[in-house]
Amino acid sequence: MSDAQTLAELFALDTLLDPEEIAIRDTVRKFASERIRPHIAEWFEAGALPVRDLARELGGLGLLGMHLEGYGCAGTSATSYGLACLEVEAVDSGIRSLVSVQGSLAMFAIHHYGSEEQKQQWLPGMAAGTTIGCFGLTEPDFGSNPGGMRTHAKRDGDDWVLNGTKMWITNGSVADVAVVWARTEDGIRGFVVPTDSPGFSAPEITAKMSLRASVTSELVLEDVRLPAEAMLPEAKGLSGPLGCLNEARFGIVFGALGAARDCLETAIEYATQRTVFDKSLAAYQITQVKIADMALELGKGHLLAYHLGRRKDAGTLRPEQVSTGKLNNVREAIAIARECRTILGANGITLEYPVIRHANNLESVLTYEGTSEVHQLTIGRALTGEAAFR
Ligand code: TGC
Ligand code: FAD
Repeated sequence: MSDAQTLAELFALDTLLDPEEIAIRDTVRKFASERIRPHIAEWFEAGALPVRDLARELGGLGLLGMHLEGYGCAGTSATSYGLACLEVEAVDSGIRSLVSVQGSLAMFAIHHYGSEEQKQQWLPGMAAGTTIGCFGLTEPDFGSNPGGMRTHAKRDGDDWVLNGTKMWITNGSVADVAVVWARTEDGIRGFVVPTDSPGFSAPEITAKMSLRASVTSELVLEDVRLPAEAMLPEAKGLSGPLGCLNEARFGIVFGALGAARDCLETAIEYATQRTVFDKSLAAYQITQVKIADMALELGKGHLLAYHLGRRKDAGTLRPEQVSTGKLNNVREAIAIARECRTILGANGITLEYPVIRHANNLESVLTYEGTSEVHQLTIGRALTGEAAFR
């Protein structure tokens, strides 16, 4: 019996999924274990990811824009999409980021807010993974507060001219198309920007200690001229990009549990094989208390994720509920990763085991898609009726 089954059985988790969801989960788990896991430590150490090859494989499996309908997308349930994120992130948060940014951010923006022409032009290639997208919201001085953005788009005849800088953009340097949010006379609007547009550049951000198996970039827009049709017609104001964030945050609610599960499985296996003083590390009560407490949080996180998945599939999931899941599951995942690291002792700091890699990755996951503090304030606003962001 594997460790994952032990946890699943403890909470009878599979009884909460239907056969199709289990089949999708198992397919993604197999793919991630066989195709990505053997290389991931090397990619992380090198700080280099074969994004194009991976995107094609992920697209071939139907994981990109997985729960969107039409235009080459798989059209699965949101719960299935969450399970796929979990299995991908069990190998590495960086690969889940690729899936999130492509499907939940760039594709969702076009799918939800785009014109029919924009959807036809971009979505089939993005679903197949032959066209790579990125999502430019954050700026150097405006991360948690994107409403303050300085990037702007001005009308020049029928055209738009964009100027500004975006920061920390996943897949920026490898993208074929960027969804860029900019201030206009009419409020914040979204633009579909081909990355070969004159004036667009995307220098890569290096020397990261987290999400090393993921491309992170700056986007620089200097007089980027776009036709009128480049604007997303249905996104008006900050609710446009925030609507996309709900989608990606939902994937993280599940995804972070994958990283935590991988840490816990690794720690349990290590503890059973490691002898300290005169017996197995797993046979000490302190180790078992750690394992039991981590299993509880991991199981509770799954129950929360599955519940939110059902709410999303029913069309009733609210943004503050997504915040609840993101805050809890990422916070618990990083605590589990750190606790597992203690069980591995010095071995826990090497890339021979996945634990320190997950722990470092989860530092980014804690920050992106709304920091823990932003989600605490979102929950606080929902419960008190008082917005305390400012
Ligand atoms: P606020 O006044 O609250 O809202 C402005 C308008 O937006 C609406 N709204 C939402 N709509 C949909 N979903 C949500 N979650 C929404 N939250 C708010 C709101 O109703 C309002 O609409 P309207 O029609 O009245 O104009 O805005 P605020 O300026 O006070 O900001 C609120 C705050 C702080 C919660 C928001 O700015 C926020 O979420 N900040 C965090 C930014 C963030 O998460 N950035 C992530 C960038 S992308 C990324 O990190 C990708 S990582 C890669 C990966 O995913 O793997
Ligand atoms: P800040 O907003 O400066 O926050 C700094 C600290 O202040 C945090 O602890 C924060 O919680 C706290 N704080 C902020 N506001 C308040 C407040 N009102 N009250 C109390 N405390 C507060 N962005 C994109 O647009 N697209 C991407 O693809 C993308 N990918 C990313 C990939 C990686 C690896 C990383 C690390 C980031 C990525 N981001 C992306 C950016 C990410 O969304 C931002 O980093 C995040 O929103 C936080 O913004 P910031 O880093 O500017 O921190």
